[in-house]
Amino acid sequence: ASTKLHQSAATSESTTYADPARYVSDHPSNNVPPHIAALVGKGLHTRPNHPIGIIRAKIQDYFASLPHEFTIYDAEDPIVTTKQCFDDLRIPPDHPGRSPSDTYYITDTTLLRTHTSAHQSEHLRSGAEAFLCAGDVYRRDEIDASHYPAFHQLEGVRLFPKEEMAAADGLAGEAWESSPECAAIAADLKSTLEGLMDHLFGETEKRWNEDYFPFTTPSYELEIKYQGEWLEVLGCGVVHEEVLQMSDRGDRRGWAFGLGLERLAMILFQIPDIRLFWTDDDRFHSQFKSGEIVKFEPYSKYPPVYKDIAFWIPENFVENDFFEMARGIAGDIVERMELIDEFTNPKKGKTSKCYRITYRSMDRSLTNEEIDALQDELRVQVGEKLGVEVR
Ligand code: FA5
Ligand code: MG
Repeated sequence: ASTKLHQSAATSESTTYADPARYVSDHPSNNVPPHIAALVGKGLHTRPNHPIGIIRAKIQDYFASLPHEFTIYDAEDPIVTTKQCFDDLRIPPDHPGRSPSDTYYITDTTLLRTHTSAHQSEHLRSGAEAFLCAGDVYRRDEIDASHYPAFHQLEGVRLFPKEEMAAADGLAGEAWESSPECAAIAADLKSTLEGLMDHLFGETEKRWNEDYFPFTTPSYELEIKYQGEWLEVLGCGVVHEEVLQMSDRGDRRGWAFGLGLERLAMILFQIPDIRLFWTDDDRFHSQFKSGEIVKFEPYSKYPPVYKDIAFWIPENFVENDFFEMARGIAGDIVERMELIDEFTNPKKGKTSKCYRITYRSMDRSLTNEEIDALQDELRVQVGEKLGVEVR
């Protein structure tokens, strides 16, 4: 085929998704704060001059150079059902990833997708043989330089021609997993992704670890050395037979992967902080152009302001509620939140936690007074809404 990449019929127009009213409601299960709703629909992955868009294009180029066709999807609705995001992927009802402490729910049964794997089943069901699917995903998570509650993933799935898998016909479970056909799929998956990393980075230090996902087996993660530390960039594996069966493709076999575009872009452009992808600052955006891989020149790092907060926690304390509350009050100037001390008073039977919050703006100097005001507001809100006893 001359054009190996087919753009899906859906357009890249994500503006319809940029309506906060779609995400915030008074439904009792809704836990999407306004500062998260405001991020949806920005479509960073479809902007040609944004580092997330540039790296996505470079990844697509690589897949276009492979001998088989991948269909491209980039405009699915970020609101998905619990069936799409979890059930179709064998993620059990009690899995921690489904809990409202980790996931943004719109209603009981709809949510902001936590991974692009939420679209695997529908594309498999539609008859796709191989596809890529990119989009914004949302997770309530820790706060530091490489974690942000909204980020982008690119999913890839490839099924193998039936003839190549004929010898493994009818095999299931252990028998399938120890077959040469399963090993061949895993080997193709790894070499495809190693080829992608070489295409992106040239020679780079990488390592494979075994991993676990309910929807693939065997499963792996890939880490890349970045600034002296191993950074996890993707998860992948051989698609679980039950996932294929649930999509009416039980007679097929294949692989799938999901990678974090911010993590790869941070390595490629040497962008030190994941918050930068969301800035409106022209000193950031003027540095990037479609198709160009350049080292990001930090436009000065303003000094941090550190504040500690200590409190006695109630039994049902959810750390992510606390992290999100800080971001809700202070926004992206919250650079990092770390637990620095924890102890239990045996007499009271109570536990105290002390967190250090690093406040830093990427655009300007902060004054002590403004941070004190934010920290005071945080002390009030954690007491009122999280039921902690501030010390
Ligand atoms: C997944 O999300 C699986 N859906 C990936 C997958 C797809 C596995 C298909 C098998 C088959 P995981 O939670 O590990 O896996 O996230 C995948 C990648 O997203 C990570 O390797 C990392 O690069 C990125 N990522 C995860 N959490 C964050 C975060 N908070 N901020 C930025 N990037 C993140
Ligand atoms: Mg992982």
